[in-house]
Amino acid sequence: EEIYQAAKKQVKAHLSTHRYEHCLRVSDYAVKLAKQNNLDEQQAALAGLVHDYAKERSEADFLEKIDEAKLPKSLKAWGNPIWHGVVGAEFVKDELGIEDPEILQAIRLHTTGGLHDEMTTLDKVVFMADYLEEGRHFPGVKEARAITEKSLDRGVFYQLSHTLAFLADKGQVIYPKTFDAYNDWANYLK
Ligand code: DGI
Ligand code: FE
Ligand code: FE
Ligand code: FE
Repeated sequence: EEIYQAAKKQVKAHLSTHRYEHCLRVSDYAVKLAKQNNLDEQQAALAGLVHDYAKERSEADFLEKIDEAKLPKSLKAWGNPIWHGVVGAEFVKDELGIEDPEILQAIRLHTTGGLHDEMTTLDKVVFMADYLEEGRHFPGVKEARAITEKSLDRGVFYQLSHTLAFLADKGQVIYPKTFDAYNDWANYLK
């Protein structure tokens, strides 16, 4: 597809080789999950490809974009891990010309996830592809892949709970949306 090839060039130009290759693997894994979950493969491929497009932008670029896109000022207290998704979607829209609101939402939610009734199948697919792509080797990744193959929703909850535990273990600050998503999915799946 033409749009995909054009986006690929732009993603490559804006990222290190290492992260560009991660994006290609997320795109591939998103297609695999799309097939398993009756989702449009082209849409999943493109969303996976561009999900980290803004990851290597400067702090100044993000702060400027928060103002330009009239996003909440409170976002400024956070940093790259949160900005590259929530604010990153604005860069994808403005610079790659991708206006599909479903793709933009999947980018916004790809780091934190969202409430169960807020996340579309595409959001879940991108969230899980980012976590499970073939270059990921963390302890538990095989279990996470097996769970996700059986149930995309169970996979989302696996990632939410493990990421929360990982961040807390390192004493890191946790974005409220990350907690909200975890609590909501814990209630939903119990
Ligand atoms: O961009 P990637 O590295 O491919 O993956 P990602 O966007 O899922 O996660 C980026 C980082 O953000 C990762 O180290 C986990 C971290 N993260 C996820 N949720 C939170 C978070 N960091 C903080 N500080 N707070 C969160 O709630
Ligand atoms: Fe990311
Ligand atoms: Fe992620
Ligand atoms: Fe990623």
